[in-house]
Parts: sequence; C-alpha cells; structure tokens
Amino acid sequence: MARACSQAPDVCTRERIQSVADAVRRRVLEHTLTNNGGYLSQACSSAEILATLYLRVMRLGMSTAPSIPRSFPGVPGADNPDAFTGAGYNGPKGADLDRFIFSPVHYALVLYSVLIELGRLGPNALDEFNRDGSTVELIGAEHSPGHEVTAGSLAQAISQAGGIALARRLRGDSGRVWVFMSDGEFQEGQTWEAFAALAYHRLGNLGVYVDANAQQCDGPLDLVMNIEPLADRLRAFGAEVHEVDGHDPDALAAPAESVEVRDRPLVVIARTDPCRGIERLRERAPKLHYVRFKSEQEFATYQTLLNEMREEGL
Ligand SMILES: Cc1ncc(C[n+]2csc(CCOP(=O)(O)OP(=O)(O)O)c2C)c(N)n1
Repeated sequence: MARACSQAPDVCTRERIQSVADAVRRRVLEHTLTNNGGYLSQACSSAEILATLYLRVMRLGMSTAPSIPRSFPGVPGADNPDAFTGAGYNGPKGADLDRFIFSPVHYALVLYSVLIELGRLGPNALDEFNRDGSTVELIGAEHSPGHEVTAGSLAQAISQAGGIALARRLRGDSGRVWVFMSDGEFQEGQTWEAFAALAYHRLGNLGVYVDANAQQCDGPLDLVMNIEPLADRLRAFGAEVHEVDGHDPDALAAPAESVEVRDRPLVVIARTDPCRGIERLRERAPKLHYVRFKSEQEFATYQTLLNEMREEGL
C-alpha cells in the first residue's frame, strides 16, 4: 500500500499541504464564529503538522468509515457488539499500514477539519459537532472520527501508543505508529514514564509529533511549569529528537523520511505559533486557549477576516 501522498502525483507537494492547512484554519474559524467558541489557536499552531502527517508522513489506506459519522454506540464492553472507534477514517488496519494516535483531544475540531479537507469525512460532518448522541465530540474520544483511543485526560495516549507499537513489533508488522501530542502533556509524569518504556523496548516503529505552541489553559507554558530544555530531556530519555519549524511542511517531513528503520522512538518537536495565519488573535494573548468572541464588534471583525481569508485563498 502506498503512502497517502503517492495516491495521486500532486498530492504531497508542499503547496498541496499548505493549501490543506490554510483551509483547515478557515474552517475552524468559520466554525468558531458559527458556534461562538472554538479551539482556534490550536488550528493556527497545528494545521501544517497534521496536514503533513496525513499527506506525507503516514502510510494510510483510504477511509473505511461512513462520510456522515455514526451516532454514539455506547461505551465499549463485552456486552456491546456495536462499539467502534474512529480509526476507520484513517483507513483499514494492515500489517504494512501505519496507525495514528491522537492525544490532545481538545484539538478534535482541527482533526475533523483535516479529515474533511482530505475527503475522509463528509463536508457536513461538523453539523453534528457537540450534539447529544453524536460522535463528533467537542473533546474527542475513541469513537470520534480519526480517533482510536480515549485520551481526554491528557498524557495517556502515548502509553497506549507504546503498547500498540510493542504489539506490532512482536507480530512482525512493518507499519509504524504515529502520535500527535501537545507540549502541555510534557508537564505530566505519565509522559516521562511512557518515554522511558519506549526507549527500554527500543520502539523505533513509533514516532511522535509535538505541537510546541508554548501555550496552555492558563497562559504561557513557561509561566505555569517550564518543560524546557525539552529536546535535551527527551534525548536523555533515549529518543531521537529533531526540532523543526512547525509551519514548514518540508522541515516537518524530513526527520520521518530520513530513516525507514530505527531502534529508538523518534520525536519531532514542531515549534509553532498559536496565532499563525490569524494575526488578529495576538491581541488576545496570553488568553488563547479557547476563543469566544466578547462583543458583536469583535465577532464582526473576525467575520470580515474570514471573508478576506476566503477571497485570498488563505
Ligand atoms: C490530565 C489533564 N489535566 C488537565 C486537563 C485540562 N486541560 C484540557 S486542555 C489543557 C491545556 C493543556 O495545554 P496543551 O496541552 O499544551 O494544549 P494547548 O494549550 O496547546 O491547547 C488542559 C490543562 C486535562 N484534559 N487532562
């Protein structure tokens, strides 16, 4: 099975990745206006990371899930044969195919928007966003499109991904496991325990992309609890670490493309700007975590901005 980017000759160009990232920002801004609230700065910081993962880094098959998401099937369990995960939107499971584990699930709207732009999810899927009984959750869970695990309590997904990577290696799969994380998750002890285990088990079939936007709920990360020097700390835990410009698709893809087989986990720290592409957001800093417009005037300003972005194709 080919990588997603080689399914059509032009799909994985830098321009194509950028146009998907631009469209993701636009869609998240539009949704934030429609709902008067949204995780908008997360779209600004992570749009190129997620677009690059889907279009260039991950080896995925076509979606096997319905373009209109199914309703919540109930919690998984032996007595619930109807339970499912949202992993089908990332294609079928296969020995040579990659798996994607999405960790900071408050970014769910950004992931749904990526899936829509790539045709893996129907354009109207956000109509069900945050409705009772819908799987298109505000805070994504294992049944939500593109999600495979429940990770609402941050920093848990990396441990689950490590278990999946170990099982895949024991089974002899050539496919890898890619994890998307936020930088706030590196304040948590479970993350470091997981990295110790990844290195101990030499899980070179696992790669992590970190959206290092330097923000969290209560403002700048370094004023809440500093995580730097993150690269050195991860190296000390046995990972291969690269720090890149998180808005440059070529720089983002390069570490993943440099070596096919590794004997230790790969971490790409993507340094990002939480206001990238929507400069106006900067006046709200450091309160960027969740955007809700405070007045009709502010709403109108962002509506005008959206119209300009549409006209400019940004
Ligand atoms: C274990 C845990 N603690 C706290 C929260 C509440 N919470 C949700 S999002 C968030 C922000 C964390 O910052 P970061 O992950 O860097 O995300 P960003 O600011 O980039 O959105 C927090 C603290 C949570 N979901 N899980």
